[in-house]
Amino acid sequence: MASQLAALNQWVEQVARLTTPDAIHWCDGSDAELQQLQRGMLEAGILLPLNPDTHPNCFLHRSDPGDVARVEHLTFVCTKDRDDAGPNNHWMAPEAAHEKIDALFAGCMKGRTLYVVPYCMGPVDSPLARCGVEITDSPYVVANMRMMTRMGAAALARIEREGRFVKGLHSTGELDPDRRFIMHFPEELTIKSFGSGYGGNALLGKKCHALRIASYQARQEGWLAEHMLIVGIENPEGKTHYVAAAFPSACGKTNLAMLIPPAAYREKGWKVWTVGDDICWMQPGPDGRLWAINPEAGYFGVAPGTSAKTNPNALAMLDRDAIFTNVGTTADNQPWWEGLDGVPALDWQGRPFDRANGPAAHPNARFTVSAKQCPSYSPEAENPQGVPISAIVFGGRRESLVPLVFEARDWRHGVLVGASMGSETTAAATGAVGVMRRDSMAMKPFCGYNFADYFAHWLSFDRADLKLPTIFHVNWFRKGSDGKFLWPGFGDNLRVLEWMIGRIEGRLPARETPIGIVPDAVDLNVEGLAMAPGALKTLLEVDVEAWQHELLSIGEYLDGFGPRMPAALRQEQARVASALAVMA
Ligand code: SAT
Ligand code: MN
Repeated sequence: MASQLAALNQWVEQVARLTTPDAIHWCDGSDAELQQLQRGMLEAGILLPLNPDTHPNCFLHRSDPGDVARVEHLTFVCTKDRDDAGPNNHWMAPEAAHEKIDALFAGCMKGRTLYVVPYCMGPVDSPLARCGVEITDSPYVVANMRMMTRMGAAALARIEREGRFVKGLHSTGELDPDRRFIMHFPEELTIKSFGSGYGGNALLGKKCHALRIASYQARQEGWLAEHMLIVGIENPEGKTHYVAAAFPSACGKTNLAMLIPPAAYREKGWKVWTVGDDICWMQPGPDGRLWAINPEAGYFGVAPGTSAKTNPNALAMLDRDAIFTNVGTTADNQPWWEGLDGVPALDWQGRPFDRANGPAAHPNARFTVSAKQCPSYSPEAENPQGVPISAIVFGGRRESLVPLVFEARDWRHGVLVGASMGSETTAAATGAVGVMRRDSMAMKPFCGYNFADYFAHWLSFDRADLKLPTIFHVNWFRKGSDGKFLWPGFGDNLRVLEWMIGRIEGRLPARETPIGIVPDAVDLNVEGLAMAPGALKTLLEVDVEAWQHELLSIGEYLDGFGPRMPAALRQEQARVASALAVMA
């Protein structure tokens, strides 16, 4: 018997009968286990060594060229009632879904090892943490899960104590895109993923558990599972405000989470602490504030564009003990991607680099690394109680219309702002890049239930006994008529966060507009910034006519959710629309 928990043993046996592996390995998370896995993967060519002098214990993985991103069209939420999955999800009836995917799993681990991967999302001693077990036939997945979660013996001990865990079954299958499904059964706390080895499809603790299944559980239990980074901003007086921020995939969450203050701020004593870069679980504490943990233990970040200018902290943590997926390499076998100095020798497919074949690194190339290696990693990230959240920030990639920053007038307005979020699509999912789509709370691909119910759940936090965070919206991606970004972004985003903190602490005046509270130009510190003339004015302006169109489009979007849409949200949209009409 491999575990003290009969339900776990039975499930493993049942899966083994279906998938017929040659061997079963229960992962303990030890260093010896990892080294053995790495040796096996090097022998099999699943991992390639990188330059041990510049990048000790770092490896390159080249995935199948047809398996490089999440596949939203093959991702399903399988609830008994179709309306519970909602129009924001692809749906299949649970019975039909099990039948379809179990047929693919039949015999699929023949000749392979079945790994049982117990993991905990969040500090193992945290009441906010939740556990799961992933069964996989991919040693690459095991090695990634070891960095991305608290994996192994301690997690298993908690699972045995609690008797409750999310079941995740994964096989890379033959990596055939026509035999690929990512299926979620929230009512059974079960995930089944077949035919992909890519991060978000295969590391089941991440999007599948910590967002899709957890969002469903969070609604039942009165908490929030969100696609948000968590960052601590320490001011010169030594007070730290924790900010949770939602942006769609590949819109700079990792960079914001690891921001390095501009020199003038550093000199004054500003510090930035990284708690998490992708996922945030939060719930009301006894003091009525929202307390948050990062359920992950590592970063699965976008490599291209990560540079000494955009994210020096990330570069500093990537020179040892990291896995690089689909990056290029230099002549001396260092990992390379667009944005770094030097030149690539081989591209992400291992071909000699040729511009005609496209970039050296795949645009969605990733690094996996333990959070502890980040120089700005917050000691509070290990606090079992979590950190108190002062502000929630929503943001998207919008070339026009949306100001650099605005504040929601209250929680209900903030929920509308989050629900209306729009962003131009990125390479993190397959499909066209640069198309504007609504991505409510950056959860469109990740909410495990009907968005209308999700909005109602958000609204339900508007209670007298809670001291809720202030909600803001930012847009770092506004462009001028010359097509260039108007805002420098990266470290200078701290200037915007400083304004938010001034507002939270009640030190800065409110300039009310129909869309929310926008800074007066004098209240935003742009000292020392080389900005195009008129840029700041454009960044802070509210174009009433264009916003009227936006509100119409938001209204249509909300109507698309049908009768389950909470009336309060529609009323809020109407309130903003009439405030705009008065000004037009
Ligand atoms: O889905 S992943 O976790 O692989 C990355 C992302 O899209 O945020
Ligand atoms: Mn993400």
